[in-house]
Amino acid sequence: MAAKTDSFQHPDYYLLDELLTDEQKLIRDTVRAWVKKEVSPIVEEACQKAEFPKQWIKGLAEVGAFGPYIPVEYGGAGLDQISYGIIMQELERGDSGLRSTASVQSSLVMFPIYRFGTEEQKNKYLPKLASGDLMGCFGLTEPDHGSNPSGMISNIKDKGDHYILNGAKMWISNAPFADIAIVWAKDENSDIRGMIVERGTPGFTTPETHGKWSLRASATGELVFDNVRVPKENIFPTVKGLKGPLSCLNSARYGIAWGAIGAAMDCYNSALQYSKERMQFGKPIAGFQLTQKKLAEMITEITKAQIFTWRLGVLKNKHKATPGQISMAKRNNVNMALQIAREARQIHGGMGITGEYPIMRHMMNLESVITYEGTHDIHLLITGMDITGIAAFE
Ligand code: TGC
Ligand code: FAD
Repeated sequence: MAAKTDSFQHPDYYLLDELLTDEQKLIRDTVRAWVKKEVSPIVEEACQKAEFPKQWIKGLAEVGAFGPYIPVEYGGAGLDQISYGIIMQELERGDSGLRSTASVQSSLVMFPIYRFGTEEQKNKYLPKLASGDLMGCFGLTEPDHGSNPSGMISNIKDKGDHYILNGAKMWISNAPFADIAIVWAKDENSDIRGMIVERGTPGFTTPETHGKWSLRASATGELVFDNVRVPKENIFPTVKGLKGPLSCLNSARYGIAWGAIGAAMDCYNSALQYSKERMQFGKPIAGFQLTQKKLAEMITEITKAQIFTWRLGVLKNKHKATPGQISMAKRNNVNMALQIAREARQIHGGMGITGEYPIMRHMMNLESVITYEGTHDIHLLITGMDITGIAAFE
């Protein structure tokens, strides 16, 4: 398969670059350059083969995509939340699976260790996770408990100096190659507890999930625990209850809100370029009103999402972003990107279904993104609860 040239140009209709600091723009340009050089040429082939290119791990670490907002003393980049968002945007512009790998490592593995871990856990794991020498995954979802994780049946039993963990997690990004797993399971009081489980621990296996039509460049698997011995020093000592994993999801969902803009921008950019080059009935298809309607609506929705999400980043930097606001942005932006991918596919005609263009790949990826980290409808119910004060989940 021939390597591709990536001619992406950033749509910035409202001159939002003026809202970014020089450092944020430098980060954006650095990550974009790496994606153009190392990701775009091989991502189509990786997806066709359903393989995660392992060489991306070092590159992700080098551009600061692992733990961007984790303090420097623990190996992170010590950046602000808008920088984190921009990194996720640029990675997902390349591929949602690439962004998934970095989201999980940063928000679902490094963040809980940083927020809930002991000093020993932070020193042992965070620097190696930041450098990509260790990779992690996050196990919350179970075969019978997806949207409703509080019903989980994975459990730990206290055996003195260690716990015995039993249960299974499903749909876990990075599981097939992760060195450690952040696992959420109930203790004997039915409190949800978080812990670090290392690969190689007897009874712990990570079978890979095959046959996905979406996120094919991201490795997904199960976590199976059969009487796994977890030393007590691997437990997060203080956090109990669903607020532990949900706090991590706040960070990951925030990153996804930015990431989805990246996928949308890539689809729009490709559709705009293609429509100006593709001739039908003696003129470029960009000259037809129906094509212009599609393109004009795409750039309008992208621009709204860019402003909305930048504002969310400002609130996040001030520690004022609420879970409800984050849900609204994740839901809106992923749906926006999916609609744009579908319209962009139409503009590309038959070519839109091929790997010559990134559209179909983004569209299929976004079908996972609209489901994981809370489905489209669960986020609507979170907003509904936030504005009415009444939970409608059950
Ligand atoms: P509920 O009774 O509402 O809350 C339980 C406790 O949690 C607190 N809480 C939160 N804390 C922090 N952040 C949030 N966003 C929080 N939302 C709730 C809440 O205050 C309460 O605390 P306390 O002290 O009273 O105990 O919980 P519920 O059981 O009714 O569930 C609510 C619901 C449905 C919104 C929640 O379960 C949910 O979000 N479900 C969706 C599940 C989900 O998103 N799973 C994601 C799995 S990870 C994943 O998909 C990774 S993909 C990664 C990739 O590849 O990029
Ligand atoms: P279900 O919960 O069974 O939902 C099915 C449908 O029912 C949805 O449309 C949902 O909106 C609807 N529904 C459910 N409850 C309600 C309700 N109360 N009201 C209205 N409608 C409702 N999980 C992890 O823990 N770690 C990971 O790394 C991870 N990575 C993933 C990677 C991929 C590629 C995918 C596809 C999933 C991943 N997940 C991961 C799991 C993901 O978070 C779940 O798929 C998601 O939370 C939905 O759970 P479910 O698939 O069991 O769907």
